[in-house]
Amino acid sequence: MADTATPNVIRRADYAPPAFLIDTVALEFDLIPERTVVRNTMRVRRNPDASHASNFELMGEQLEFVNATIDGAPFAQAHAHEHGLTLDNVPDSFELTLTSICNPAENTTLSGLYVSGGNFFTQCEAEGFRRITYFLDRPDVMATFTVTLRASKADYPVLLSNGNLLEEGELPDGRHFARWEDPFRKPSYLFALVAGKLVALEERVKSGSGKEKLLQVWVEPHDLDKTRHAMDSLINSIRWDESRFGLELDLDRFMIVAVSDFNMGAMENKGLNIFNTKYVLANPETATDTDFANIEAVVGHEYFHNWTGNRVTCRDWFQLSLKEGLTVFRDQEFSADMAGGATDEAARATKRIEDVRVLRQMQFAEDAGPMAHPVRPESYVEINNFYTMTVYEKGSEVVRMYQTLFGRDGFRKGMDLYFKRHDGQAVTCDDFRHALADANGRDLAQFERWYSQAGTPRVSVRTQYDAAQQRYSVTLTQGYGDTAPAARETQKGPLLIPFAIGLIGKDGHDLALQLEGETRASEATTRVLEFTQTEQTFTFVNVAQEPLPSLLRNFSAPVIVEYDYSADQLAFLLAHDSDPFNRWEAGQRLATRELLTLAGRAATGVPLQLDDSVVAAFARVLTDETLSPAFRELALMLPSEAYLAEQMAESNPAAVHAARQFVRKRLANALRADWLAVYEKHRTPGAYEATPEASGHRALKNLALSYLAELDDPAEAVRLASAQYDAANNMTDRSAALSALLNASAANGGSVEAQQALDDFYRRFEKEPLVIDKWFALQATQRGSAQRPVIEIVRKLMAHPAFNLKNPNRARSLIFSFCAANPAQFHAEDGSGYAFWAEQVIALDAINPQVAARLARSLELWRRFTPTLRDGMRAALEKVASQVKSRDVREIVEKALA
Ligand code: B3K
Ligand code: ZN
Repeated sequence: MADTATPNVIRRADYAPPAFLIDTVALEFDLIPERTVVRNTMRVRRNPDASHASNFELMGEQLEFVNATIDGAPFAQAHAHEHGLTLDNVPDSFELTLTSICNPAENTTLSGLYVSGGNFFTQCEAEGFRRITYFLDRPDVMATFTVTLRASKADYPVLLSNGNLLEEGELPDGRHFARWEDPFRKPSYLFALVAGKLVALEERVKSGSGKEKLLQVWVEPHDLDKTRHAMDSLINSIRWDESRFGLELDLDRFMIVAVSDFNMGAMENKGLNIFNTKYVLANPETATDTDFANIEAVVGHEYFHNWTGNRVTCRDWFQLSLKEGLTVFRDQEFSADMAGGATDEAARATKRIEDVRVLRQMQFAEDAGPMAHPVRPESYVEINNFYTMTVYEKGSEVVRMYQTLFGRDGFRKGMDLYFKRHDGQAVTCDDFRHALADANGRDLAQFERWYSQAGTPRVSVRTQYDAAQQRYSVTLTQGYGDTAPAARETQKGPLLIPFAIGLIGKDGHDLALQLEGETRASEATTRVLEFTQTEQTFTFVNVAQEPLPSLLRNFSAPVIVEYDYSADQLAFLLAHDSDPFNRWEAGQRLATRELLTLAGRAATGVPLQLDDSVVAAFARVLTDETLSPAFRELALMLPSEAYLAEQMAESNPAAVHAARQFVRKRLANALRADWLAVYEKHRTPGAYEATPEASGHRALKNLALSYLAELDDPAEAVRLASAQYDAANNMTDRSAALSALLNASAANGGSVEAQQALDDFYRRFEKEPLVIDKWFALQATQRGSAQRPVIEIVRKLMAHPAFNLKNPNRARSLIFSFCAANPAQFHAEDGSGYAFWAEQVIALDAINPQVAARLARSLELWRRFTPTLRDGMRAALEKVASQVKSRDVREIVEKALA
């Protein structure tokens, strides 16, 4: 489907300012689940910067129009239609009141106003506000809002909206009201309301300038004991934004509300963040260390949006990365600072490694398929499909590169200028880049290509040592290789790539760095090369011995580095590189190379074998007590099956699974005693602690357990896992034990111990939906066998009384886990996984198009698979294409098939 042939394609190039502006909005809600009446009074005027339009076009969806008045008088020339409301021949400036009705009880899309668990919630980004009332629902229309909520007091005792509470009181017939005012102008996508039976954990803190702030975390009453961590994360976020960026909370009150039916993670509505329960609720019994870390990150992310997103927002949705890339970067830095402060490079590196792993596994894959798009896309059919890894994660890398180029202080100067220029405005990615450039006295014209070119850049490296001259030259070449057609058409020229490099001597220490033309060596042993041409050579002088290069330290740019390291060199880097990220990277390169060779053999039925030197390299990490446990866990974890399959010329999930399992088993058996010793040594007896150190111990110990579960004779692992399961005082250990039990028994078609633990887990946590999500996910992602294919387990679980397709978390825990996180089982040769996928996409399409479209994406790389799988996937995609109704899913499957 070429863009030009497609109706309803929205293009960045077509941006035009709105014909009218809305300065103030007064909303009144009579909240009734099946029939909520909304009265919307707006001050409207013509936009002096736009061309004249006699009609006023407002967006609206799924609304029942009641009436319109202009300046208090009924207005007859109002025509409601499928996409909104047209008002003919309006004056230049007027007060408009529109009354309409919506049906939150029947709104399963979870966009607009909806009911979850008997309470009302909203989700407006990107285009949900038009499902609540008629409006100029676009981010460059900013207004101040007052909101009056009226509802039954018994059913909805709590009534919340953005900003500050002005007034509340009683009404006749058991109803009550609350009136809220948000003093800041905002686009409609940041509007929110919540009404229902909720309770709050409250805290009062003083902000940097000494003003008192009320912080609240609102949840259902039975969840109040799981709010402490979210509150602590919020307080830490407030402090961090003050100290790192000089940004203070601008409202008297800041609220977080948790809801169990939610399409994504959370939403940064002004002063009233609404969160998926998954990113709020935690105590040691119900949440893993990963959950705790994710909550901290998401609470931070939404809070940081208050400045990067809300105070300065996007002119149009093509600029989404302006707020998302920047805010992801900020939340990543926040988490790194929380873990390691500014100076503990090893602790910071663990966060960096985790983020890069996600980027490479998910964003690089996106960039290689039919959904490839630049950080600032050129067109879309459905904007909700563009809340992507590219906009968020690659966008964050793009922001990080400014900091890599200018340093923390230079980056801060750029941020300060950005706010000075644009506070209160709706702006573009170019405005951000210009602020960074101007604050640092730099021309960043070339850097714009990071926003406009899709595809993952490749940097190939050639090195040459001249012993006589003591010169070491590094030649870098950049390009995109053989990229997806969607990406190719955006690629116009070389990028400015900050390429961080170090040189390592024979003793494993960094060498001093002096580039040709410099008078002396710098103190720092890492240098950021500004690589701007297609090919460029950098020459280091006074290099007394032939070094080993440490390339792209700390992953200084989102690129693929090609350099022909030998296995011994990688083992050396793994043992010595002063850059912790690159130490990890060396291990990953070594493992990836081995695994891909083995997968190639497995695909052709050649027997597998693993070189002893690889086992030895891993053994050194496993037993190196000078390394932090968290780092060792990351270094010992093999690249994921999905990542490996993507690296193959022809993706073969079964071969990848066989290869990876072979290596895991080999490492398990060869290093059995070491795994056992590590398992014992890193136990964390006593009360649960959520510190990075304690969680590092648990991670390493549980990784050891998972390797032990691979032993040819898993009896010992089963004994340890059962004991750990029974004794666990926290969810990290309990779920890791359950997972080890499931995997240890997979080859034999399941075991009594595994089944007992599963049953116990369900009974124990029956009343904790987030834990039951884990119960579904663990089963959907477990290893299968010929006697016991996981699809059969999944199909059985679909009929479980606790399964509910309408709840996105539950749908994700079972269906997405199977389709996206269990490749070897999902890509079964018989096509059973694809048939299941098609059924579920079609079923979800009728309920919740946004969630359906996410699931639809799990087949987008179909062209890269082996022929049998390719045919099966194409058939499934065609089936879906012939049946789906939503614009969301249609865009995905049509792009996949094009
Ligand atoms: N801004 C929201 C995402 C909205 C997604 C709309 N489909 C959450 C976030 O990125 O913080
Ligand atoms: Zn965000």
